[in-house]
Amino acid sequence: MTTDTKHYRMYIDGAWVDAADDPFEIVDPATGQVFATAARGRTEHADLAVAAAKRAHERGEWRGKSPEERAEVMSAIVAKLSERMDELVELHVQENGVTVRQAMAFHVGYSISHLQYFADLAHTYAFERPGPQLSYPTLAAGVVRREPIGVVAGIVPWNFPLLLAVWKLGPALVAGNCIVLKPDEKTPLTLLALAEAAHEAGLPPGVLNVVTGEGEEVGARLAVHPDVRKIAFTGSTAVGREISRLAADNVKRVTLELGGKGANIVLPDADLDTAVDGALFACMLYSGQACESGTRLLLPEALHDDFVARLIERAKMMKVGDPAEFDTDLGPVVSAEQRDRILGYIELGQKEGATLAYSGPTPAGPGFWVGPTIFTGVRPDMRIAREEIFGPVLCAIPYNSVDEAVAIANDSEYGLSAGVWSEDMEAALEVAGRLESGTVWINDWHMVNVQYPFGGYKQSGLGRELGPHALDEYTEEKFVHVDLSRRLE
Ligand code: TXE
Repeated sequence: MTTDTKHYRMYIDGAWVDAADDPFEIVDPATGQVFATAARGRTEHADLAVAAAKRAHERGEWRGKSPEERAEVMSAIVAKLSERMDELVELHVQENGVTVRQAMAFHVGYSISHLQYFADLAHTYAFERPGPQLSYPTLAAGVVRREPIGVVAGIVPWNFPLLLAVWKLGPALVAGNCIVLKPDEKTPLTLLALAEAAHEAGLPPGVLNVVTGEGEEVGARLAVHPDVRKIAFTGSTAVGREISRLAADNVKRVTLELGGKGANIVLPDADLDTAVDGALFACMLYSGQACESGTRLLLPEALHDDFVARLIERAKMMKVGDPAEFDTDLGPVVSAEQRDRILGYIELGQKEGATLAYSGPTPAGPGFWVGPTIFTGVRPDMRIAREEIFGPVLCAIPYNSVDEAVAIANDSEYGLSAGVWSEDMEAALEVAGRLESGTVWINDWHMVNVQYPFGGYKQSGLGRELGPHALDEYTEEKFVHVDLSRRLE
């Protein structure tokens, strides 16, 4: 840590708040060096933030605005974030080690455009719709309203901190809720920049709060807090389960976006050049640290050896190194802990009898590095084929028939993403229809589209983020009955 290391405070009730305890050290994964510190928020800060959000909700200045008025403030936040695009990219590169190209397009580019998408839903979402006029059992009219839930909490992980916060903040705000966000301990800085942008854009105090604290303490407090009426979480399946349990105490509304073990099925007629690059892209983007990564590559037995040879040839061309350089393909993984976890799985795969077909070089010196790694001879029952490794580790699994490929793909407790590569659209769509997965990409991967739902089957999650129906998850539906019978008396 240097003496000019910048310290960041939390944002509660429209003010910057520090904590008494030792701050979190924010580490650059490419160097292993501490470059900033952040307040170590505690239970009391979670409680202060929830109380501020509750007061703001009760004052009604945010929920009392029309959706269009709320959208104006949200667009002003988008404008502020856009002005700070370079800084946001730099913060992402520094705090989570993502490559600069990906940070620009995905982490920051999507965050800004997705927030604007949610603001724009103000104009199209049916916050109020008249129902049919009825004459039975009594003459009456009805209106169905979508109202804000109240205080919402969002807990986000380190891999896409700003984007995954926007996926919660966007629908929460446009629907008129007040929100408390908790970033991961390792990556709070972009959310604090978001709070700054919201403050400058004139979002009323208490409507957005950011508490930087540990998951087990601050996250768990938000999950159990009686005044938090809805919680949205992205992270590991184990913590998702725990949040569900805690949230049950006051019957909170819950959305969960959890882990994955994406099955990527290459059909025998696929265009091989495209599928080879696609398979690498599916698994290696951001060093495999994306929940939707395609980590199980299902190859027709007859194509297996040729496909793997091409895959290795292309993997060798990937540049692993400084994420701040524009031509880097693979940066470091986020922390020493994640690196050790991934290396543990690479060791385990070999013990389980899989062949380590390729293990790419990594830079010498400090930082948390794992090179692109390809396993062949992987059996579907091996742990490396079943558990989320969350690193640049691709498992190639041969199959003999399409039925077998579908069975292998579906033989998982996860069901977030899957892919099919084929030149025959009918065949690809037929396979897509049989996959137990919230998203299926045909001849592509990672194309998360804000206009379409995103979420998981089975233990990959609960509910959906993105798309217009994301707002259903942030609103209560109310039926208002208006009696008309006495008008006839
Ligand atoms: O996740 P955690 P970790 C998977 C991936 C990764 C593994 C572990 O496989 O290797 O999870 O990563 C907060 N109550 N994913 O340990 O712990 C925590 O502070 C409330 C997939 O980083 O789930 C952070 O803000 N909150 C994933 C957030 O939960 C708690 C992205 C996520 O941390 C808490 C990240 C608790 N008891 C990891 N414990 C994806 N779906 O993209 C922790 N937290």
